Amino acid sequence: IGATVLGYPRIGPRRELKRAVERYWVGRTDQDALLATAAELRAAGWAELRDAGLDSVPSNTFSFYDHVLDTAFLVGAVPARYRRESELDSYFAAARGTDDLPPLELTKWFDTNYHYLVPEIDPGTEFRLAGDKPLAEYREARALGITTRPVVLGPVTFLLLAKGTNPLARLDDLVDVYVELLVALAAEGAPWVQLDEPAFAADRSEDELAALGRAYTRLADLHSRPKLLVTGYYGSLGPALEVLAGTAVEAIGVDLVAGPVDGIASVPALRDKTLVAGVVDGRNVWRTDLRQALATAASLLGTAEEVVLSTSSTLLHVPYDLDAETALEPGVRGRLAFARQKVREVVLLGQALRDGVDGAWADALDEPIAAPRRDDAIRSRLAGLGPHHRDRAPYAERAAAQDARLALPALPTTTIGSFPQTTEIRTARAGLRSGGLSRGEYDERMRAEIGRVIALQEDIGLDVLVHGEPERNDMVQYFAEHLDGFAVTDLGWVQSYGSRCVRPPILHGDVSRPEPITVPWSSYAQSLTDRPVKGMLTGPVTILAWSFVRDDQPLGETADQVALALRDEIADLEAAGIRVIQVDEPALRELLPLRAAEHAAYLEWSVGAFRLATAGAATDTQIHTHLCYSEFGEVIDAIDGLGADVTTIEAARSKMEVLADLRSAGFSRGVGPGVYDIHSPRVPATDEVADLVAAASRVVAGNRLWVNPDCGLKTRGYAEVEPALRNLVAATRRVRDSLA
Ligand code: THG
Ligand code: ZN
Repeated sequence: IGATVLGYPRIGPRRELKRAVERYWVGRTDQDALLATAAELRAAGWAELRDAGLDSVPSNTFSFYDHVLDTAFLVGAVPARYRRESELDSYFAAARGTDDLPPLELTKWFDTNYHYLVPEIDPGTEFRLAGDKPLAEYREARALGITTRPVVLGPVTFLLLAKGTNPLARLDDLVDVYVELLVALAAEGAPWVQLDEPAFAADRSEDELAALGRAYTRLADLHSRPKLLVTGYYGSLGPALEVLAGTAVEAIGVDLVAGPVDGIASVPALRDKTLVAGVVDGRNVWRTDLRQALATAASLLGTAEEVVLSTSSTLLHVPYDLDAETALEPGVRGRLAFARQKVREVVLLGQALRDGVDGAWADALDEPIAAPRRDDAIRSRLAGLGPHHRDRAPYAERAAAQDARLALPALPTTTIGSFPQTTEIRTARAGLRSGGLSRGEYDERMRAEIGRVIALQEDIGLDVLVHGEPERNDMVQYFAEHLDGFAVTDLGWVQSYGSRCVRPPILHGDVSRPEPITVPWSSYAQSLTDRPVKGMLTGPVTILAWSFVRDDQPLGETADQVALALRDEIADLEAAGIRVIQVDEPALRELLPLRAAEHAAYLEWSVGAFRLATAGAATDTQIHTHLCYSEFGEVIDAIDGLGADVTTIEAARSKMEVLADLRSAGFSRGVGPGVYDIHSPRVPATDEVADLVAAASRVVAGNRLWVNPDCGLKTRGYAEVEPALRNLVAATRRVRDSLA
């Protein structure tokens, strides 16, 4: 019996890796310096895990950008167009693109806020053991006196995440490469290897389950190999558990936080295996109820030959170290555990399971965890809600009232909300934080910026304006900072993709709004122009998706609390004369459960929360929403269910396919398919935009079709934004004329 964790953060406790790769990308350091920083970070991480008392320390959890891309390089599955002289340069070319090549497609990793690069696999892909990263890291750790357990993405999940013509058909070829890898790791003396198969926490077909069985039968039947730990996390393995148990792998890792413990004892084939029991939540930041976790692990003692204590998933999705936070209120801090603290919990549980709970352990196990702060006013308000709180007047009535009040031209033009975050804006924010700039001076600079953004939009000729959001750092963090029931961290960075990180707020108690949040900014912007200025809010589902959320009550209840705060904000915006209000839900798709059986319940509460937030709006207030990050297919009915008057959607990259989907789902309200891709610095030509608008106008009635970029502009510069928006307006006018 022992203790381990399935993976660890890699960006560095102070984001050292982020800074090192970004310096390398702009040519401010050379490859040697980058490699040296990476080696230091790895060494510190292994030493920390060993010193904390883990019985098995994972390696190969480091990555310069993304572990899926690492796997593609390991097995030789890299499109030829990215090949460069140096391997690292090929790697970054595939990750980030080059002057003339777009990067590999980036997409969401399961139901997390992490994003991976999608491997391209086709019948011509020649798999081979092309790299040695797991071997090199194993050797590197061993040279430091630390025996590690290399972690590699499993072959079946790798293919299931890939795109191309039937990648899974290439499984046998790919398994050949894993055979070679295991043989090489055995020759190095690696006692264990961990292969991750998180794709099996989602629904899988019989063929896919059979593929899993075939792959691990083959790998496990090798006679010279390390012992194999196969994990499936982010949920229950479901039928895949029996499939894996039927092979000769030595250990299986199960997620006992996101998945149930019952069912595991009924798999007899586990009896001669090691069960790695994921009882410490790897994805959330709450301290573990150690007594309960110990009881769960103990209940499995008869099921397997050995039970190892572990995290439910990799710790990649939580920040490094609670001790680095200095400003958290004690009542909240006492309930939290970040990656370092979770390692300690796992070690403690492992010792308690092995040695029994004597006096010393008992104290640690029984250290109380405080309850979340309750707000009875919010609770009674929620209890008093009826169905009418989630319903507005029929759309036809709303549309007529809004058309009359707004008097917009056909094909109205707008933007998604944010304008470029300039150096001046960032400097002012840093000044406010450091105390160099007073609140009054800061507000004055933000108002000046809003004035510039409004004047520019009027000059360009946009119809519905935005204030540009200079006062916001991140669309979720900003609201968390202004709502009660949330805490924010100073150093709680979590990798989102590549070198990009977010600091998810911690939603720790009942949520309420102490005072209006966006009203002063929006009403100031509206005072500068006669055109409608859109109020800009982040929706309840996205606020939950990008925060660490309390786990002591159903998500739907928490979402409704956030929704009520937003509902009050909307009422205040309306009272201040705002006629159009956008409530963004880019993460609606992200929280969709991995198993279809859970979809309906999710869509019920998520759509319900959005409707609760927005349904208090007057009939003549136009509610917009914005969705991005692709793959809307599975939530298209939910998008309709949101009931927004206008839905703007990221569609430039999916070539407007989403429009046809919306139409077949019966969507009849306003829609704004993004007409150009803001993720690239390229300025779209007027002709190109006009073609897209004309194409869209054949699918959507002219008075319901909006013209806008596909996402917010905050990551772009004015050098691209201004000409792009001028072309957008020119293109729209041309199509308007041709329709008239
Ligand atoms: N906010 C949050 N989560 C997100 C997004 C977001 N998840 C999905 C998507 N957008 C991810 N995209 C990004 C894009 C940019 C950055 C992070 C995630 C980014 N981060 C800065 C960095 O790492 O340098 C830090 C930003 C900061 O100072 O807060 O640029 O928009 N929550
Ligand atoms: Zn977007």
